[in-house]
Amino acid sequence: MPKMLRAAERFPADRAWSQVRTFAQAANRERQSGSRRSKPALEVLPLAVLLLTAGCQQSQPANEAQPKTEAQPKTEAKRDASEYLSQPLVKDIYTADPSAHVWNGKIYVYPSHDIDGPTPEDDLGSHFEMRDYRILSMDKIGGLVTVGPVALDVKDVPWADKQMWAPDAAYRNGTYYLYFPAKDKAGAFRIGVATAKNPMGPFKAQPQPIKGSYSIDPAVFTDDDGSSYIYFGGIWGGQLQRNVGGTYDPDGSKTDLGQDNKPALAPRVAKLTGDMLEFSEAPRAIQILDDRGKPLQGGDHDRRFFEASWMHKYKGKYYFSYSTGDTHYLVYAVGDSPYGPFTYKGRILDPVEGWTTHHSIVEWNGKWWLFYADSQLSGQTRLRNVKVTELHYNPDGTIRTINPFVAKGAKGAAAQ
Ligand code: FUB
Repeated sequence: MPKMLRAAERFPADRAWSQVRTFAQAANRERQSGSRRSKPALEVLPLAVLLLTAGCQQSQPANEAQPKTEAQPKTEAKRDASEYLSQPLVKDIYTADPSAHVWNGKIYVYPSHDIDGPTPEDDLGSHFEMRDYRILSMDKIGGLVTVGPVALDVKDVPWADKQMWAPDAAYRNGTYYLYFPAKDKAGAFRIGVATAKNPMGPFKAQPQPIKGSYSIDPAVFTDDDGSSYIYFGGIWGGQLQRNVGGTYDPDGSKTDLGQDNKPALAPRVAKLTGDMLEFSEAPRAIQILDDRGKPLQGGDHDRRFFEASWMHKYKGKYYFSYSTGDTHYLVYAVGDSPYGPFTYKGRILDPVEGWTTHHSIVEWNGKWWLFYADSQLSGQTRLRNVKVTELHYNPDGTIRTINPFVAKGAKGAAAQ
């Protein structure tokens, strides 16, 4: 298991060091204050949101100039683009929470579509005011990215009111399924499902959310035997802590259970029905254990589950990965069953620029890829951009930790 280091200790000691240290210190301050707001060191520039016309747009490969569109990169970037390990996949719109899938040899990315709304930032993520989904596709990693038209709008989801957060998608028997969290009219997050015949949509939502669903960040994994499982949950603004009693408690805690020495709140998993539209069983809590077999504790902010579930299978083992939220890591745990238990193994990605990080892991063309997001273009947590970089395993099946920044002058930066 990788040695546990503070974020600042993992970064290279070069000219970028002072900037990175400022970033890491800001992250620590936030952690201490418990804030889910933008990194205090970041400038905040108001950005205009322009209405996009319907239809696909082709996005240039990352480093080329692009026409002015919804996403307006700020003029004074905090860091030079060469300091980032990889470049935004699209610059036309803001995107986050990328769930990638390979269908018919093409890569499809189902992201959140970030917008610059009016709501002030708070620790519940009220500033993530997304209203629709737009899907990305590409023939190869590093090639042109097509930005699809609106694939699902909140106004077309009868039960949903606002905040279309991190989605995922699945395919079965000629139908594509889009799973998405949104707040219902009572302010409770539920998970909806919508269907389409084309992976780019448009998707038609079911009239009601999935029965018995709650919280955020659905991720659907289909095992080799064809069974599909949905993983979900998120604490703080994701409301997992407000659903422990079986129904949504609007007066529940804003963060977690406040029990540092007890098992942390657990992500959930449920097998889906054959038609992919409902849970076939009551959601189960997923156990994430340390290397002694003990559940990770609520106070273990460097390792405990916060949000952003993802499941993938590698060499017969089940890899459950997630974000640690207020400590800003992407981490993973490994098990022998899609239900767990999973044993914590280490970090996949060190903190990116911006508060949130959320990912997916897919195999394409014989290599493994990590899709993730940061706030490179805007410098604002609420306006993110998705990226991809290669992921490497060690011979023992552990994952090599990725640093989202590169040392100035290092070769090979900004590969994607
Ligand atoms: O994008 C809104 C929320 O922020 C997602 O649902 C979380 O995973 C975090 O990325």
